[in-house]
Amino acid sequence: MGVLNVTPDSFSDGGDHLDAAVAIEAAHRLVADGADIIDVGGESTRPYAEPVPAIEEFRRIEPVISQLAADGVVVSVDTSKPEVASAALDAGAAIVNDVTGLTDPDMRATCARFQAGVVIMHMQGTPATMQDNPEYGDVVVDVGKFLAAQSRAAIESGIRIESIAIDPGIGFGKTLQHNLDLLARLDALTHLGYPVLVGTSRKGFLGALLESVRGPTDPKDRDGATAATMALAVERGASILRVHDVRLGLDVAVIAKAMVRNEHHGEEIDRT
Ligand code: HH2
Repeated sequence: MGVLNVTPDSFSDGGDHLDAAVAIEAAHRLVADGADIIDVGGESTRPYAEPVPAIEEFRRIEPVISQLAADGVVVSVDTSKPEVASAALDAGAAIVNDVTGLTDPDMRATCARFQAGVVIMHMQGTPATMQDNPEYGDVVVDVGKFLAAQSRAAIESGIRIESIAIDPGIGFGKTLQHNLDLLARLDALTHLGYPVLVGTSRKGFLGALLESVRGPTDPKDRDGATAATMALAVERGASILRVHDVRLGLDVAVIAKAMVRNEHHGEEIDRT
């Protein structure tokens, strides 16, 4: 899943794709690099981000989603507002990626009405407050219970079981240790039976881990760090990687999967 934020303030690509034509071109580059899904967002969810009104959020993403859908690209819309999800699905999006985990019944009804794919993500609090003092009993157990309950609620609302993916929400109301716990025990979430999406790309916890060897890092300089998390996430059962650098993500996925399965589908000759 390639990340495409049409926002002025996203933490990594904010301001890069405000012009629709530029955004569409960037999305096609992500597809050429190997993305199966383009995740289009019109509102930043980074810590302390200000909420955006629905009308502005949709104004940003509508031309991009319409064109990409017309071009045959599978689009997910990164939104937690049912009215934005509904308009985006109307415009041709196939998947709703909701960082609030379909907690709003209107969102579940909208996704069911369109028979959309859904990503159910866990977040503690809201982007404005989530990093203030996140607390859990056992973070993996608590997140797992939430994802199981929201998946059941989704199915009861009419969303198809095979349309559901779940996501621990790395960085969303989690300390560095919470993020590490979730990644270390990701297999506990894959055992819930849904495909697991992992979004570590360029996030702040990677910057925190790199700090002692590199000092402060720009998000765009965290792709090697991202690759390390993705390889181990694949080993622990992740099915979908949400990533800014899709070329890197695909390489990681192919190699990590071959190593996990201990088999390959290419030529037998090693040309190195
Ligand atoms: N992370 C971000 C946004 N949406 N959706 C899912 N399912 N999982 C994630 O981990 C996730 C997400 C944050 O990253 P980004 O879109 O790059 O930044 P911003 O929220 O600042 O736009």
